[in-house]
Amino acid sequence: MSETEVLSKLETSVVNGDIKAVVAAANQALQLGIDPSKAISEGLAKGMKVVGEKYENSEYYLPEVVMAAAAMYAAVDILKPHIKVEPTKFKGKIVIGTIEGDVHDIGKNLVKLMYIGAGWEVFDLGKDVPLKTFIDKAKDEKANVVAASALMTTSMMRMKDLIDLLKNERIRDKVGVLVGGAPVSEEYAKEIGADGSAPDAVKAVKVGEKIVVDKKLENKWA
Ligand code: B1M
Repeated sequence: MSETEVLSKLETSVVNGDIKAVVAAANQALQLGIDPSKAISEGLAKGMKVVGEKYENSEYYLPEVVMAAAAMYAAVDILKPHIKVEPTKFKGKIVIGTIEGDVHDIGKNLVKLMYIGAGWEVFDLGKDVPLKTFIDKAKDEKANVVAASALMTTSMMRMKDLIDLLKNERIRDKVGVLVGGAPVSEEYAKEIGADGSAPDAVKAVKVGEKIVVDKKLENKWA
């Protein structure tokens, strides 16, 4: 089987919520030496995106979405221990969570995985995270980046409140702010004063690294 075929098998197995098939495909990916991060982003995440679209078109209902997510996580469990960390890259600290009022965490969990893969220290606050919890954890851990995910237009609005709170707590200059999730555009990120946004989990790491470099955030807490 070629790399393209395995990636496609990962994707379709997630779409079909087929745990047996996705586990087999994840093991094939490892046998073929496919980069586990690539298998996650170009196989599993793509499958979840299709599932989301099918849900929106009323082709899928909740049970199918739940099965798809279970399949995705089963493959992630196989791939995650094999994610390679590049030794040369900057490894920062990131505090990540799905923002207050929002329980969607599948995309956030993929972003988290990619940061782990890139060697960052990741503090995952979970979902429906109160704004103050982001602040407290960023202070405690002296984070380089605070990252918030939102999947709803309503919860997305809280991202501006998070940035205002960082300013009120006088730590806005110490941390980069990364925002993302399906409704979050680059324009919106700019409008609320975030440092960047990303459309997917792989780009989220690149944007986070760029924020740290551009804003010289490596040692702001020292
Ligand atoms: Co809900 N839901 N949901 N849902 N759900 C959406 C988001 C919705 C678009 C479906 C719809 O109605 N059309 C809609 C939001 C509409 C809107 O505001 N625009 C919606 C709604 C309304 C709701 C409820 C209110 C439904 C209800 O109860 N009436 C409710 C919300 C409750 C709440 O949060 N308070 C609800 C509940 C749920 C479930 C619990 C059933 C379940 C979530 C399970 C879970 O996450 N643990 C669920 C799901 C699964 C979806 C859909 C179908 C799929 C979302 C998903 O996981 N996608 C979704 C429809 C859709 O998205 N098309 C929908 C796959 C995932 C890999 O993609 O999350 O986009 P995504 O992540 C991507 C990128 O966006 C990016 O990288 C990821 C990977 O590449 N990314 C980031 C994500 N976060 C990032 C952060 C970054 C950077 C990139 O930096 C920090």
